[in-house]
Amino acid sequence: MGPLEMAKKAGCCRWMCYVTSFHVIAKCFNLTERRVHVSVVFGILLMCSTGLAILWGLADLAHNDQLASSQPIDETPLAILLSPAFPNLRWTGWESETARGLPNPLKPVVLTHAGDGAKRVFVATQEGIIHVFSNDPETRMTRVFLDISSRVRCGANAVEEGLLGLAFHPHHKTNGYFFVFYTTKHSAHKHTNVLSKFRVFESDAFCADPSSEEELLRIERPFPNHNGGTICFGPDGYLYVATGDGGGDGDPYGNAQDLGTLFGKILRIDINRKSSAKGYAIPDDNPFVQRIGARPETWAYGLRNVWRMAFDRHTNTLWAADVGQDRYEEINIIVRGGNYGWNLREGCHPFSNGSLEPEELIDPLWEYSHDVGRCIIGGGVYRGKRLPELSGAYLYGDYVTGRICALYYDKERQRVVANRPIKTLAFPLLSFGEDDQGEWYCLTKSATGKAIWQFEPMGEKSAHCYGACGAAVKPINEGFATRSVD
Ligand SMILES: [Ca+2]
Repeated sequence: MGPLEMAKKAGCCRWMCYVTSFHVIAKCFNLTERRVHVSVVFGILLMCSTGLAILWGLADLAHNDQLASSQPIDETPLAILLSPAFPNLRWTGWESETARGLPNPLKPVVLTHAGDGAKRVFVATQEGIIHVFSNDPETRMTRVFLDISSRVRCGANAVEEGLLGLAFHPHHKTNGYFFVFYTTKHSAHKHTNVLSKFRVFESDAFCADPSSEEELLRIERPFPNHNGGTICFGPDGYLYVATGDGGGDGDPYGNAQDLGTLFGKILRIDINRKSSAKGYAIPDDNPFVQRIGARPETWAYGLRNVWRMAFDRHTNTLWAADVGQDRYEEINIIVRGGNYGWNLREGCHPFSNGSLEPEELIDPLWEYSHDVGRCIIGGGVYRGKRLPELSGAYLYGDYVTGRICALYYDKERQRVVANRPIKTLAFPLLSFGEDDQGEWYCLTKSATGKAIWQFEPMGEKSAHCYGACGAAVKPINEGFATRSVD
C-alpha cells in the first residue's frame, strides 16, 4: 500500500466512524428532526475536517520523503584508530636497506588466511615473497612461506607490477593449494601477468613448494600500469580475478568495454576443472558464455583498475574499489554481467564521448573527487567482533592522502547513509586484508617493517600517540608521486 492509499484509508475510516456514530446516537436517543439536521451539519463539518486531515497526512508523508532524500550523510569521525597489529614482528630475510645502502621499504600488498582454522596470517610482498606467522599479537618472527621473487617482475619503473594477488583454495586444508597473480619475468613480452597454482609440501603445511607452480592463465599487457591483480574465491567456489584495463591513459584501446578482451574485467573461472585449451574451466552460468566474440571468463566489465575487491562473508556481496583517472574514485557492488561504465564514464560522470546511455551502465554506490583523494584502496565489509560499531561497514582508504573511512550502505534503501573517517597517520596505504576471524587490517609501505595496522577503539592513550584527527587530509611525503600508482 502506497502513502496515498494509506492516507485516504485513514481519513475515510475516521469519517465513516463519525457519521455512523451520529446516526446511532440520533436513533438511540430518539432526537428531533431539527437536532438530526444539526447533527448532519456537524457531520459535514467533520467530513471537511477529515479531508483536511487527509491532506495534512499527505503533506506529512511528503515531508518525511523529502527528509529521507535530503538526509545528510553522517560523516562524523569514528572513535577508532589504527595501531600496530604485531608490534614485535620481524620479517625473515628483509632488511631496511639494500647491500648498497639504498632504502628497501617493505611493501606488503596482500594479507589473508588459509581458511583452515589454523589461525595463521599470510602476507605477500610486492617483490614476490609470502610470509606466514601465527595470528598472535606477541608474534616475533615471520616464516617465508614462498619466495618467487626471482620470477616476479617488480621494477622501479613499473611500480604497479609485482606479486599482486594471493588466494587460498577453499579446501586448502586438505589439498594444500593456493593461487598467486603476478607479473612474470619469464616472458618475451615485457608486461605479462600470470595466474598460477601452487601447493604446500606434503611434509610441511607451513611451507610452499616453489617447484609446484602450475600456470593457469597468462595475460600479455600493452602497458605496465593498471594490472588489477586481486584474486579471491566466491561463496560458489569459483575464483574471481580483477584484470585492469591494460593501462595507458583513458583506456586507449577501449578494452574495458570490449567483451572480446580479458582487460577491464572481473573474471570468474573454475579452477577445479580444465577445459581442453585452458588451465581452468568456464562456469556454465557465466553471463557471456553464449555471446559470440565475448570472452566467456567475463563476470563483469567496464572497470578501469580494481585495486582490491572482497566478498562480504555475511551477505556474499562482492565489493570492488575501482581506481579513477582524472576526477573520481569509486566503490561498486559487482553483479553478474554488470557494466560499470569505464571508459564511457568515470564515477557517475561522462568520460570521453561515451555512446551508451547511463541506464545501461551501473553507477558506483559511492564516489569521491580528487579534491578528497587520488587513488582508492579497497578493503572489505567488517564482520569481526572487536569493533561492533564497524559491523557491516565497508572499509576503504586512499593511497595518496592516507585517508581511511568506513562506508555504511543501506541495502534496502539502496543508499549510503554514512561515510565516517577513521583516525590515521596519513601513511602510504597499500592494501587491506582480513583474517580468519573477520578482523580487518591495513597494510602500508614501511621503512621500519611496521606495516600491519589494526583497528581499535580510541582510548585515552590515543590522544598522546596521534595528532590531528584522521578526518583531516594530509599529504604523504615518503617520496610517493601523486600518480605513481593509478
Ligand atoms: Ca565505474
